[in-house]
Amino acid sequence: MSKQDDYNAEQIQVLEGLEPVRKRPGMYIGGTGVEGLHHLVWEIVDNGIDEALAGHATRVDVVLMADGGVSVQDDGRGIPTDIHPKTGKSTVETVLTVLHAGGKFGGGGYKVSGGLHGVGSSVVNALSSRLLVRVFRDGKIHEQEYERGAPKSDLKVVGKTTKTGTQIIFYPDETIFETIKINYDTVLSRLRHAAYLTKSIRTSIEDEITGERFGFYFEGGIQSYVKHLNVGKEVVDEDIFYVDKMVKDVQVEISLQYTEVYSEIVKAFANNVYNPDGGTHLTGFRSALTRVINDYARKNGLLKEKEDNLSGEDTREGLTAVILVKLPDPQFEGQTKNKLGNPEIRGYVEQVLAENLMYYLEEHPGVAKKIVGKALLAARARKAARAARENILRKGVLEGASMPGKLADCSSKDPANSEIYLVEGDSAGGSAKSGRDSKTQAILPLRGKVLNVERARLDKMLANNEILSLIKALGVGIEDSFDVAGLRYARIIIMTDADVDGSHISTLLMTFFFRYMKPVVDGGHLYLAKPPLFELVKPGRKTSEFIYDEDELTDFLDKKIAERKKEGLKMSNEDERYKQAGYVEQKRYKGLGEMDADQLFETTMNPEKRVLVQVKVDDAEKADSIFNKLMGSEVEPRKNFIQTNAKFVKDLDI
Ligand code: 28F
Repeated sequence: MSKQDDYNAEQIQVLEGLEPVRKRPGMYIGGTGVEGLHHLVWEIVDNGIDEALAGHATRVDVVLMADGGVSVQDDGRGIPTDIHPKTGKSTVETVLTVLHAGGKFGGGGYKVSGGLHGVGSSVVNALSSRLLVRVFRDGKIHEQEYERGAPKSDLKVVGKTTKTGTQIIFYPDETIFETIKINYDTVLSRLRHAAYLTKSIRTSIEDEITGERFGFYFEGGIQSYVKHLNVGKEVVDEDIFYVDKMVKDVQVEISLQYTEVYSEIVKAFANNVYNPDGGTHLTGFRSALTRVINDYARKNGLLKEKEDNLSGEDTREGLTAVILVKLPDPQFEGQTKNKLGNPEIRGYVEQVLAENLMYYLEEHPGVAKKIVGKALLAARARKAARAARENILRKGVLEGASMPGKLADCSSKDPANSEIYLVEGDSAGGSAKSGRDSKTQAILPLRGKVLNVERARLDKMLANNEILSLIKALGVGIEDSFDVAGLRYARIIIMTDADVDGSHISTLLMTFFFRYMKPVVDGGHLYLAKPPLFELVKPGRKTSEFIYDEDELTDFLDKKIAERKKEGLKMSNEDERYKQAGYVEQKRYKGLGEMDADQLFETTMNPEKRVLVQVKVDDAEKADSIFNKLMGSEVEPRKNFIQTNAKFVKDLDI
């Protein structure tokens, strides 16, 4: 029996056809929006990755084709082409036209890639206006084409080859999906993760239209992933902990490294699918980590007999870790299916980490001492923060009825139609207070630079008046007393000058919200006000035009000049543009303070006219890395980040 044929066709359960898929696509791919569209890509890519995990493929290559097709190709064994005794069809056609025809791959392995839990490529076929499959196997190229899941002909040999593998080209059905535009960055990020989670696999993507292409290959697997997550952070030690063990039929891989930042990143995966809500693998990880660090600390006299145990949070301050478990029958919990539920996994992960981390700490006493040292500091800061918070609570500053003195609250008590402006500086704060609609708009002036929470622990934060006033005004508490349901405003609008200082203050505030009030951001409550950059004044006319960015100015003037040209205006050189457009003065706004209360309201606060930018975090991992680089303690990565991204800044005000 050659290696290529260690599967038997009986394993394919011949189930129903594909018509239910086209009737209710949402049942199979979650939805027909952007998410559902990209699930088509994940299902096919994951089948290629499964072939790699089974040890038969080394690469999975994706091409976003110029004609709108998506090509995915692996160099595995190639889907078997023999005729299935039950269906009389080739195995290729069976896999592509029968629901759940994927099933176990030969060689004792099991489907461990995420995908849609193995609904198979037949779902993709049903939801594609066209699909072409090419199998390179037994020295031949086999090909078959489908339309909306129906084969246009039988599988046929179209050529010779020395390669093996499977290629699938599919065209998402525009009658099913709201959009059929595949997002390059979304696929790029997934292929990066796939390469991190399957060490030594090569993945790549190419966009035929833009020519953009990128490849991934990480010998180090999740160790490389931890290294990537810690870029831009000061690490406690260069060495990265790694363990890869089988417990019964479950593979447990863990990698971790401590850094000098205060936040923690612990990402848990089951069968290559990221579980944002954690689950039993994360629970096992946390209990083993806390237990081992406390045991080590006591055994080595770093934690006195009478001192309390270090808490889980203390031991995870500054921790970056990736947990990957591969198991035959993952059970996911919660309405979003983002939490691993298999109970036995908790014990397996706990056992693997406890044994191997204790051994690691004993083998690396220097690192161990630093890790315990950090945890002890965190414990002391936690106690100080608790004392500070209790002290503050006693004073009723955080909770309770009294609002911070400088808050000009709105009269409406209904959060749904209340909003709060966080205004830089007292003068703008003054104008905002007098110009606002006091029924629905509250104003909180913030003096000068807000504390950089990226480099401060909670106890220092609670000592900062600006932060304290902000926490108090919003009504959601902080840390373990945080409850987004207490939010007193539907919209929190950061309003700062459109200059470097203003941008710095808004970035500091966004850092605070991202680190300590993420549900406020995720709930879409955080906005940036967009004050006008220019005012175009026409002599003798009371009204003027407010322009909000350079592009708008150009468009506005082009339109005006075109109108004037129609009136027979003759054109002269560029710098006459404003005169010819009929405006003699273009006023560049430097700061909010230059506008009087009415102008500030009309241009930046009036809900009918204002421009607001909603702050959203689509990729928390990316956001975490950007905040680290921009606000963290390491200068080098900040410099590189700014140099790399400066070209995207439109109106840099030096
Ligand atoms: C472009 C996406 O889909 N690759 C795949 C294989 C390999 C085998 C296979 C696939 C039906 C139920 C067995 C070959 N030889 N890339 C892919 N590569 N499916 S999908 O078998 C499917 C059969 O299980 C394969 C021996 N065993 C398995």
